[in-house]
Amino acid sequence: MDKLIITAAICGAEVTKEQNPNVPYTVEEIVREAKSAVDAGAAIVHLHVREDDGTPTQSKARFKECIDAIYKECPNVILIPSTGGAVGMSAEERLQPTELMPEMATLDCGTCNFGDDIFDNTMPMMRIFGKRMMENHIKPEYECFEMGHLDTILHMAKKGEVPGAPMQFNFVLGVLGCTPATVGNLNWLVSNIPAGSTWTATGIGRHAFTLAAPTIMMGGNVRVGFEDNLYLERGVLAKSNGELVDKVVRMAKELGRGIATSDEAREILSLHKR
Ligand code: KMH
Ligand code: ZN
Repeated sequence: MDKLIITAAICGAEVTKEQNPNVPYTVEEIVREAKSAVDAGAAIVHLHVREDDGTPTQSKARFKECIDAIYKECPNVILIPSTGGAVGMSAEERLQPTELMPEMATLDCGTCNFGDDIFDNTMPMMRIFGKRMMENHIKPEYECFEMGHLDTILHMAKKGEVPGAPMQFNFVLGVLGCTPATVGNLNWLVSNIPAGSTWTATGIGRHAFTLAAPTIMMGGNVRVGFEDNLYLERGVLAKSNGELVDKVVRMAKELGRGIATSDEAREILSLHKR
């Protein structure tokens, strides 16, 4: 089994300091959280950025500022900027970080409910995202929030509308209104990805660690972080993303799985460092 790649989703677009005062907004706070996660064992940071007041933004300038500052502290980390942004943003707005030529970026695989909202990812939108990623040689991380998202993206890859093999999937399970975070659902998704693909699982909220455990044993990779879950355990807010990553590292150790460095993750994901 390959070593475990841990991704830290350090910021997100929806969570706030009112929910956990350690959620980062400023460039300095984002760097602090990225470093805490990398120091704890994360090979990848999935990045959203905010204005200083916490407003989510996809501004190219703000992404550049944050990315440059993170690389100063963590020169080897793999960064996966979000092209999901926040609910309600246009495709062009969301695509701005792809102009910075990151190694990878997320590509969301279909429209879905998102709590009270609708997260829009129609196939015409996804074609625009896929074209941009092919033009800029960015490897997508295919975010599937729903079972049907997997069928959609496999269909589009077959038609050459989005980058194909080897594909990297992130199964984000437990968003309110989307596919629940059960081992059965995860198993169905993993059973239906093309041979040679890699995958990560993200359990939302209280499912962060209950989904991490089977994922570690099934040979998948794990994403944790404030974007997905603010608690280290029931009733205990996490002090940093590093604390959440460290818990996954301890679980992996108990289960006998090694932790991948960023360079080992690049090999596993067939990435070329820029
Ligand atoms: N903020 C969510 C609506 C992504 O990063 O690509 C979408 C999201 C997915 O976080
Ligand atoms: Zn995200």
